[in-house]
Amino acid sequence: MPSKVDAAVKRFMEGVIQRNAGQSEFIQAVQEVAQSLMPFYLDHPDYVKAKILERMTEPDRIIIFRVTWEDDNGDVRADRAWRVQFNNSIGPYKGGLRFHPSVNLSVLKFLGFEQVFKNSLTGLPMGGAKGGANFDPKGKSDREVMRFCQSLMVELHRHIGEDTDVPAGDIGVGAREISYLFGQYKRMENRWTGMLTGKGLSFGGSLIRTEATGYGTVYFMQNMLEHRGDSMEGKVCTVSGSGNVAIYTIEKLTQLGAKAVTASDSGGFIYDPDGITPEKLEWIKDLKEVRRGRISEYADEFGCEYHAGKRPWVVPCDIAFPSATENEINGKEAEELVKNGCIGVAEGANMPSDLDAVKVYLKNKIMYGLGKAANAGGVAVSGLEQSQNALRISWSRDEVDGKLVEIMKNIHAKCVEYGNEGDWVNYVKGANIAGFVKVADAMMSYGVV
Ligand code: NDP
Ligand code: 2IT
Repeated sequence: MPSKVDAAVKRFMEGVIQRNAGQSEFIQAVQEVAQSLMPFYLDHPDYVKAKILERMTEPDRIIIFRVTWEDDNGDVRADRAWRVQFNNSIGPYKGGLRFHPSVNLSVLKFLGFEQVFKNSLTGLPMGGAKGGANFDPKGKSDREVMRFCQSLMVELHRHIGEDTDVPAGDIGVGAREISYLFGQYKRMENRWTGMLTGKGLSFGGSLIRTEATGYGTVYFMQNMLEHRGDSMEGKVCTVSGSGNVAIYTIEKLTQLGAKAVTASDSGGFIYDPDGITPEKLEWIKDLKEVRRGRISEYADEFGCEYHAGKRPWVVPCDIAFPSATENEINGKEAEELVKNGCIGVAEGANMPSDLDAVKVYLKNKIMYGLGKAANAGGVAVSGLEQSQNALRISWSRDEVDGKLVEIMKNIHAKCVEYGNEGDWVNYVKGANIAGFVKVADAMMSYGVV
């Protein structure tokens, strides 16, 4: 006999699967939330009666549009773009834009859904959204990227604004893309407003926003360790990715006396047992942000191992920081991590662990900081960028970093409040319930809308 909770999850998920046929990433993200939230949800018949969970898993609206542009050869290109405005109950829609050939509606719905909970956890007034395009910036010239961004903004500008929806970066959307997007919006609207975050420092960007996701993820792990009477000092860490999140994760790890021994990209991973020092990290920043090269070049430069087509989870470590993309750790890899002595995982990426991997972490009671809690520092500092823009001021580096530290500490405390299970903390349960409550209460107040 299935328990009342299992039966309710099954019934609920049958509806979700039917309404979202084929959207595997979105279904996966909802499944994780439904499993951990259901006991709490059933204990609150007012939420059940108002169908809050059904309403929260249906986006407010989705905008889909064509982006036509001309490449350097004069050939016409047509890509597809989306903005998923998921839920604005607690503030204007907020969430990144992703440019990658794998982008589709399922991926953006999963990211938008997670963003609703994540933004709620930050304690700031931000709703959840996500957007992007199946455009691949790899191998494109700066002029091509500019033309694509300008064409995308011609449509997107109608749907966003500082009090409506505030996009930012994600995979494939960094400082260069945000600058082109912002320039085009400003030109079309004849208004300077904080309708995008992650802007350059000369035009309204916030100090620490570039570093915030990586730094915040490490702060979150530091909080989990301290809760157990441990620290980052001396920990050997594996990191995946070599983009924005991975780079600043590695930077903060080194500052706190830990050692990052891997980095990767879609081609494979490097293993540097001596650790990625600040000097080597500067080299990676130049490689990825200026030369736009491949991580395999690191192995040639510094004489370490490169494993083509492989992921770094086979390398023994104390703590793992998946910082590349979704579903990059499966159940088998999670088993391998635990077997090799890994005591914690902090997700800089969104949903990098699949449902089997999550099961392995929970079964072994390792410290598992899921993405919507651990990587919330990025969007939190985006929220602080919005505040600075609205106030027409800029805070110092230390001021913003101090606020980030405080926000990550508060998120950790909320996870402990809702996820404490006696001898350990179930951060999945904690983050999902804490993120849910604020949004659900706002929705309840609005009545049937
Ligand atoms: P970047 O584009 O800066 O870097 C992405 C990195 O991940 C690159 O090294 C890239 O390798 C690798 N990668 C991307 N897709 C794949 C794939 N399918 N398989 C293997 N490797 C892949 O993105 P970010 O660092 O900004 O984002 C990384 C993750 O962090 C994403 O999950 C994102 O959603 C999440 N995140 C980002 C935030 C931010 O503020 N930027 C905030 C919170 C979460 P390659 O160059 O070869 O493609
Ligand atoms: O996944 C994320 O939280 C982001 N890509 C950052 C979103 C934001 O609005 O800063």
